[in-house]
Amino acid sequence: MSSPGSGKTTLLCKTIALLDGEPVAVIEGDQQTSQDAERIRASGAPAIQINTGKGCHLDAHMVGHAIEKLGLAEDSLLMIENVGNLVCPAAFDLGEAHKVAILSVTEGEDKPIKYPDMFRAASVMLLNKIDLLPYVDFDVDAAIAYARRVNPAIRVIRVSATSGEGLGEWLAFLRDGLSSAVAAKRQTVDSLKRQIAALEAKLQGSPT
Ligand SMILES: Nc1nc2c(ncn2[C@@H]2O[C@H](COP(=O)(O)OP(=O)(O)OP(=O)(O)O)[C@@H](O)[C@H]2O)c(=O)[nH]1
Ligand SMILES: [Mg+2]
Repeated sequence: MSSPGSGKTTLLCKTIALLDGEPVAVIEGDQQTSQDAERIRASGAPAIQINTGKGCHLDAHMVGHAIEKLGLAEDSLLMIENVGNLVCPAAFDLGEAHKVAILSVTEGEDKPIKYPDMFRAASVMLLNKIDLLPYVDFDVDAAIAYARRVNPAIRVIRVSATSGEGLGEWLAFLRDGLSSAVAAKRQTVDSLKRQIAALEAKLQGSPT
């Protein structure tokens, strides 16, 4: 989630390249055009474009249908780019494990306190376009302090989606999250299998 142009699609394309064949798919949300989904496919990952028309955000129903069309690989990472704005996407639960907000250094450090819901909903803030810091008037410490004022637990990762700086930490965050989710899923499946086996044993032991 982020303002238009802060680098969501660029970051996703770079992430896909760095994942180097690990299963990943993308759902793209924009009011119009399929340009972002085409950029993702050109980077080597399956992508579904959702056009929201006059709508300013994706919702879980749209995401559910897109997942059906994607036919996700087992234990795949699914990334969702919401419609570019700092207001509507904060309010909708898409079933995601994490909301990630991007703030780029060309937008001004005050955005976390002007649009607090976005930064409160996010577990991570990616401070993007840090390669441009020498050329813009942007106070990094103030931006981080503002983000922590609205969300003391927010994790901040400084990145440049174009130069690749900081993306190692971003990839580590993704990989850690994915392995915890896969481990939690395996535990649930194992527990359900044990319950089914116990019920089947009970059924076999009971008179017909
Ligand atoms: N210098 C610099 N430019 C970047 C960086 N990340 C993205 N850009 C540029 O910013 C512009 C917008 O990037 P996009 O990835 O299309 O932004 P977006 O957030 O997906 O935009 P919408 O989908 O329209 O909301 C492009 O010209 C990118 O090349 C970065 O880290 N540094
Ligand atoms: Mg985009």
